[in-house]
Amino acid sequence: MAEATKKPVEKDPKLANVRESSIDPATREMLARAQQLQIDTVFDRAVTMKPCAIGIQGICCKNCAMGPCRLPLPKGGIDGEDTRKGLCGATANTICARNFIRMIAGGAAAHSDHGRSVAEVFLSVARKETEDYKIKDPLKLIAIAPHFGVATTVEVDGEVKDRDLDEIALEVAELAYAEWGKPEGSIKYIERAPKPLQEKWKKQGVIPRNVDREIVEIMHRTHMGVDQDYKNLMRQGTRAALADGWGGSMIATDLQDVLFGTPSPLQSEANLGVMKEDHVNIIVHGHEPVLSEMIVAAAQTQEMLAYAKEKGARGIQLSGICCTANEVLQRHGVPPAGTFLQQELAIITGACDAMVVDVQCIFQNLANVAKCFHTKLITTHPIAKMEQDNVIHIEFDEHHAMEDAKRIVKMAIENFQNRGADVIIPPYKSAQIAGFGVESIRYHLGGSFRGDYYTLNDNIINGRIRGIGGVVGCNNARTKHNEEHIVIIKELIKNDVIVLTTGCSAIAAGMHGLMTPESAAVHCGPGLAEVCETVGIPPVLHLGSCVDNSRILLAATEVVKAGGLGNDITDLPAAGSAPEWMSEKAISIGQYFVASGVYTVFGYHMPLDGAPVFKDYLYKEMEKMYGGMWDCEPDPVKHAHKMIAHIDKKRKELGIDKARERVLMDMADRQALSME
Ligand code: NFS
Repeated sequence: MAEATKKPVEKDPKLANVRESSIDPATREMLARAQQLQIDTVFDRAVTMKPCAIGIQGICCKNCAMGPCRLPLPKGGIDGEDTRKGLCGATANTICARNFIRMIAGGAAAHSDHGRSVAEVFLSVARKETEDYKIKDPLKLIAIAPHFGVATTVEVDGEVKDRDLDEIALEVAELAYAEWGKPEGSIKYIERAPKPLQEKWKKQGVIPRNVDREIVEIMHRTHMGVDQDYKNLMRQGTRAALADGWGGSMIATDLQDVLFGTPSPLQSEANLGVMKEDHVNIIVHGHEPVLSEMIVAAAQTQEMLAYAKEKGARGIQLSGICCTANEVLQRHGVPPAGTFLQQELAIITGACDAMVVDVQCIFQNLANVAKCFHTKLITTHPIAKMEQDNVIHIEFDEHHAMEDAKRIVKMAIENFQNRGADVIIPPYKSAQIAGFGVESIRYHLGGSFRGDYYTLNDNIINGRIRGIGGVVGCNNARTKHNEEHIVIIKELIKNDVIVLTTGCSAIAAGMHGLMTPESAAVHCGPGLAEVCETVGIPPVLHLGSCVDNSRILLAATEVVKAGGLGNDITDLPAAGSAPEWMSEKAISIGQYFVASGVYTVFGYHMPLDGAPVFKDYLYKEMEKMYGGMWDCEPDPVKHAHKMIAHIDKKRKELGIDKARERVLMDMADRQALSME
């Protein structure tokens, strides 16, 4: 056991309460084991490290060296004029808005830089600089090309012919890549939004120009002594968030689909119990699928399987954590081993032969936990290294991707024989159907005969489906692991609200058995249960990783286009939720949903309480500009019911608040109609 993480229990009794830490038995079992072995995890650290009482209100400014200036809200609130100010005179609203949009910048940067990496690989493929990747979904390439202004047909001698795919790929690759830094114009995918929404964005002056510029401008505006108007700061925050949702993230999703395949429903499992004692266990963790795609391919080669057997294993079990898990789940059925808060626990099983990490949501403490076991912890990305000496860095490069992936898989296989005797894999996992997306919803709800969104709209209009809930986002060690995700989702589907989910929320739903068609009969209201049973889908649809929230935006746009439910996303009976959020990415996502017209409720505390005027601006004023607004409700049942109340309000506005069936008319009915 490594000295770095050893701590005698009697000296430090402040350990997390196992039962109160998670609703998941596998997590509880592994947390108890960690405590027994005196290895600290995030759950224990959340007990000893309390959040800063001022920072949590969003009003600590450390943007210059005269501070940090802290402007806590006086007990009992402000009586009269708010005279709080920092050394430069910055008000609580300015400080809070600066901090908030810096979170948007962080989140938009993370999503979009991920997108840029994918665009770079796609460019290499289009230029034929790599053999390891190929275009797996040419139909998706043809579908997205027009959005970049790339023609897919050509006229030769008066005859329209399909253009060469390689030519289309190269043009799309160059134009997509340019979206990060083009000198003129605006982000092209913005034009995929419903027209009334684009008009609102124009009116508010928030159409993003290019991805990088909007993020850089946030850093400029929030530098000491620049933008001092919370509304103007928030305008830029919105512009950067839109550059994320309708830009960097959406391009990432599309190009990943073109390169690695558009997901379609498939069967898998979820939770730590997917690891296998007699197999080499490799866990991929992070966000970018570029390397993990190769690891999936490498682990399936006969060469690697034979090598694993030679070393005494029965095979190779791949699994994932966080959004890398979602990427390989959606396209290959690789099971997720757990959510964000389970990353340390996967190593504590003693069965993890290699954990391969790329970028985002990776605990630095993984290295300390890995020291206590035989686990090889491998970093792979040039921008995400760890300082601890037990971490191996194998820098991944798309030009020799397969070679890198095989090296990593081999390293894991060779490590299998170094396992200790103390392997404990908690025997909990659930079956799930994952792999949904804009295309597969169209197919499943419309059928192969008339695949479209009309059927979904029909069922919303006739009231079988009350509305659509997007439940997304992280775990947060300040809340009980997975509880809020699951209580909210169950409450929504019980009330006939179909749930679209991504990120760790999707993994949680899978772990807790809500992603099987059979779960509809158990958990749903009668209307949603009937729809799920008829078309054979789960009531909770896994739409992928957090960059794939762009799929939710596009699915909502398809619902608008299919007709009968208003002209804009904000007209839909729909609401968004991030129950256990913790990441800056969640704030960027929240803002692009709000600015796209969606009522968005966060479960965990928002850093806004110290600036009530700015908070009101987000919670109330936003609605007048975009139709969507923020809210926060930590109680999961109330949280779900706030979403349902909003859905009902929209149903009323649409005039569909009373359940009605489509009437099949006979000739007499038609004649009666035409006589009126
Ligand atoms: Ni989203 Fe995915 Fe999970 Fe949160 Fe982290 S993995 S990008 S940020 S913790 S959902």
